[in-house]
Amino acid sequence: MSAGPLTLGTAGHIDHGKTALVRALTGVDTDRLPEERARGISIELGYAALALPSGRRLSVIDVPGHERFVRTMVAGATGIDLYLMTVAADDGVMPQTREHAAVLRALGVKTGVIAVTKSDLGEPEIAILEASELLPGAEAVAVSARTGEGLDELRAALDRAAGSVDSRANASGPARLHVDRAFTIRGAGTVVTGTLWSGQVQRGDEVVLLPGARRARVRGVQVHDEPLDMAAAGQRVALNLTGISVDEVRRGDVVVAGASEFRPGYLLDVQLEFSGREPEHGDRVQIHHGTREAPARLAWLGGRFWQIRLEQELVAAPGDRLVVREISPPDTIGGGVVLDARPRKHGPSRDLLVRLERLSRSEPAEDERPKPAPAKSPEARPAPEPLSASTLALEKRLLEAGFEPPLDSELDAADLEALRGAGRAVRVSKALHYHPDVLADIRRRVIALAAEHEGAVTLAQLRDELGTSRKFAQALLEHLDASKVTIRRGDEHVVRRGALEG
Ligand SMILES: Nc1nc2c(ncn2[C@@H]2O[C@H](COP(=O)(O)OP(=O)(O)OP(=O)(O)O)[C@@H](O)[C@H]2O)c(=O)[nH]1
Ligand SMILES: [Mg+2]
Repeated sequence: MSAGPLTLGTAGHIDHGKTALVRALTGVDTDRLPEERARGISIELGYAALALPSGRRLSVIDVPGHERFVRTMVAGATGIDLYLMTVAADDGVMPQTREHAAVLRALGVKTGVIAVTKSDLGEPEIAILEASELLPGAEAVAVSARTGEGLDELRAALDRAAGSVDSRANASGPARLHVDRAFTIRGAGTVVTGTLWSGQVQRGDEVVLLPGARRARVRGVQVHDEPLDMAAAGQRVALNLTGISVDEVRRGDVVVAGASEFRPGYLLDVQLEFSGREPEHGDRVQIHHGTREAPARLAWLGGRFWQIRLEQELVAAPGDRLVVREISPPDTIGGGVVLDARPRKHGPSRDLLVRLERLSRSEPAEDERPKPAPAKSPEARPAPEPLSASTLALEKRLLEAGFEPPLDSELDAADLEALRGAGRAVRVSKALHYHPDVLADIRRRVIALAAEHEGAVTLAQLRDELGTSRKFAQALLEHLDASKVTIRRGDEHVVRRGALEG
């Protein structure tokens, strides 16, 4: 059981009782703005502290549910460790219930509790079923902020969930805080708040505000309105800064330790997963990272790897999570993790794929480690852990399918992910995976075929050679081009010299 500081974020459709529930649990009304009170909806992020029966204290971030404020919700959710998803008993799962769940998934926030709210207004059973389907594994508790029913049970469930999450207090490295609010306090000056993603901040520290690189000094550190000498990662922190005026800092800025390596950048190499529409190479999307967002183009690098080309700089580091949203109509389509926060601008290549595959498994990249023993087939890798029976069955299916594997959509996503993680399935297009042994066979055939045709193959030749449809041959040739076995020249795919030796 971890005992470090944790932040709990609310989630859920508008009017499903997030703010009322936070108030019932903590005594704090997080709808502070006059406009929020007048309209009866949350607009900004709200903050409270929640004491649990175990004695543990959680920082709570209450988010707005309105569809126009999803960006605010994402900015709040990037700093959380576990969620409190509310679903109204009399309304059930609604669009922002789903979208917030997608945001949580994209951010890798896997642990939380479902509160089926307004249990005084309707029977909770259907909402519990719907919500549990959306967030499998989370405990669901029926509650009423009005009558107090279920609140004790909810507190106990939150305690259990909190006990199973790792605090970021263990996140080493230099201090980094993504600012979610900046304001002035009379007599104190500029104050910024946010979750400390890594490192520690002490009174007297020199810090830098990115992306502008303004320097400032920490005059005071507060956690839950109490002054401390030092704050640790995982905590929601308020920093009183000197040497900077409140107009020079706002949500989205990043406070980092004076001597850190963090730099703003326009390019990120990332691994993405999509639960909504799969984007195309070159699509323009909105990227949410920390408390900032920026439009960007997505460049496909092969498999699940992409280069994000931002229109405004972000301050990211390897391992950071981000959310990808469609710009119009706005919707969360997926998210992922930063593998390289300072790449060059580049397209796909086989070396790059090998490197990103390594980074995605938290292994050092090629140039940072001793040269590995040559693998039998370039795609073959040792399995990191034993695979389940259903994953092995999927591998058999891929092997038997040969040159015409089933579409990804026909396969169990978890099994496919596991198989790919073990290096025993290779993504060849956005909808297709091949077994590496089959790919090795195809590669040999392509090289042999090219040898008969002056070093190059065409789509029609490969289609006939493999006895498949155009669709498969096309996907394979694109994959071979991307992995630098062949290079495209008009209608021909010329086998590269390196591939003949490899
Ligand atoms: N009867 C009943 N009404 C509730 C309960 N919880 C909330 N409400 C009412 O539902 C309405 C919306 O509640 P909020 O807590 O503001 O909902 P919210 O999810 O925070 O809404 P947004 O922040 O705008 O997304 C208010 O009028 C509440 O009084 C409950 O348990 N029972
Ligand atoms: Mg609210």
